[in-house]
Amino acid sequence: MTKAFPAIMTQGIDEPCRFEGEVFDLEVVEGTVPTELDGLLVQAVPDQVFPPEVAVIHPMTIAAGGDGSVRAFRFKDGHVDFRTRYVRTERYLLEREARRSLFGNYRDPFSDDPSVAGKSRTTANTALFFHAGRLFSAKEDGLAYEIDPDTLGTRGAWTANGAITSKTFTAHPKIDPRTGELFAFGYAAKGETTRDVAYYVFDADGALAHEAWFEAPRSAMIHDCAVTDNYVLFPMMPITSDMARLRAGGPHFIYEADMPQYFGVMPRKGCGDEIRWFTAPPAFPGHTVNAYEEDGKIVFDLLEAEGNGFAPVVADADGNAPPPGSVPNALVRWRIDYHANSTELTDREVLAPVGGEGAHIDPRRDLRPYRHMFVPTLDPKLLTTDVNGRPVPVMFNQLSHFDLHTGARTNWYAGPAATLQDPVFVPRSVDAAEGDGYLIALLNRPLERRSELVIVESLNLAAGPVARISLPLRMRLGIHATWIDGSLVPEWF
Ligand code: V55
Ligand code: FE
Repeated sequence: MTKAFPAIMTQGIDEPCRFEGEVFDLEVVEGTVPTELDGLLVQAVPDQVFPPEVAVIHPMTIAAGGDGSVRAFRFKDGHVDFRTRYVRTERYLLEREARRSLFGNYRDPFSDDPSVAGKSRTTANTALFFHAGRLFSAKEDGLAYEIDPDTLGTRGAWTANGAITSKTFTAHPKIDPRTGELFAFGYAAKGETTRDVAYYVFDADGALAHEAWFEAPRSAMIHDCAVTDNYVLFPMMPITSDMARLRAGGPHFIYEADMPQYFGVMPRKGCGDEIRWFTAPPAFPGHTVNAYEEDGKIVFDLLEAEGNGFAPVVADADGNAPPPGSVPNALVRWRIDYHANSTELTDREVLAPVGGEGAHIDPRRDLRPYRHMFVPTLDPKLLTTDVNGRPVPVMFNQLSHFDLHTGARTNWYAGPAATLQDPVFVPRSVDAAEGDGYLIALLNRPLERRSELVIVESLNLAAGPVARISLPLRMRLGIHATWIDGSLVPEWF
């Protein structure tokens, strides 16, 4: 018998779903699903299977620690079918066998049941990527797991035939769309809190083509990366880990406001000693947006927060963190000369204030100059309260389009107490203009305890959804969503 989850996990912004299953041919309650949408929308969801048994549940455990569940929507001929299934990680299988939680707090092996010492703790809960015909779900604290794009069954941890010896693998590898290569890395590659980074390039067939190891200047989160035609970039976040603190019962990460920004840069096929760590004044580099080369320099665009970008779930050394939605961020463009004498970066341009996270661009513009960016954002003026007068916690209440040529910003506001999950961008056709297509996102209506899928035209957000697809279930807030073209994945039925 599974006991009730504690209130701290059910009375905040969300609660566990724990559901696996399928809905054949979802109900389209408004508009029509464009027939050119042929593909698979997949999303990684942390969804704790069993209530934690640790004495003190860390906020990161609730927000990011849960067992990885893959949800998928197969779009074909104006129909949408739905499946959701847990990733059968080593951890999930052990806990399922025991019918209880055996693993404790977020990236804290000291909080585990002794019976699972040395077992893989990863939940594969952060993002999916598709490469060389294979689908993977990953969390940066362990190896990626291969997922069957039809059944969502788990095929096992991915080592590229033993080539991946890092203990960890990023949830945000990058693909060069022109060569088909996959660029990936793992930080804490020799174990939790180590400064070791493993860097891997896989060829278009998924075989390991290049490997390099180096040490990062700090033991800190490297969540995302970027590539250009000639370089790879590793932005380091100012949230640091420490084995002594972890062993003493402290959190895995703390925010260090005074830490400079570090950007590791190396040639795409470089050796470990070719990494250069460039620094910039303190700020919080979030997800990368794009990178390319121009006039011999790297142009690196990313979202950058003015303070603790992981607040409130990661706190500083004193346990303090600002409230959700209170840390502004912006699209920032760095220009980096890999060969510069100085490693202090100065060429910084703020392209637009954003107030959201998880930017998407047209993938055909990856590694090239681009014009359009799409981001789920929060307008704090448009929040509301429930019937008891309590504020309804919302993550993002609009989808925003930034035209970087004209500077124009367009928003589609999803309504009071509605919260958007990570959207995907789908080009209208292979030869459509940049950015012309659709954004598809889950929209949660917490007051009604249900969710829907919305489809909007990416360059006409103000017109609102062209289709609303009703789900008979509440979809717990997931992390990253990805679109895979229908030519690359099986039809489901
Ligand atoms: C993030 C999410 C994670 C994680 C580290 O969204 C960073 C950022 C869902 O897990 O482990
Ligand atoms: Fe991420």
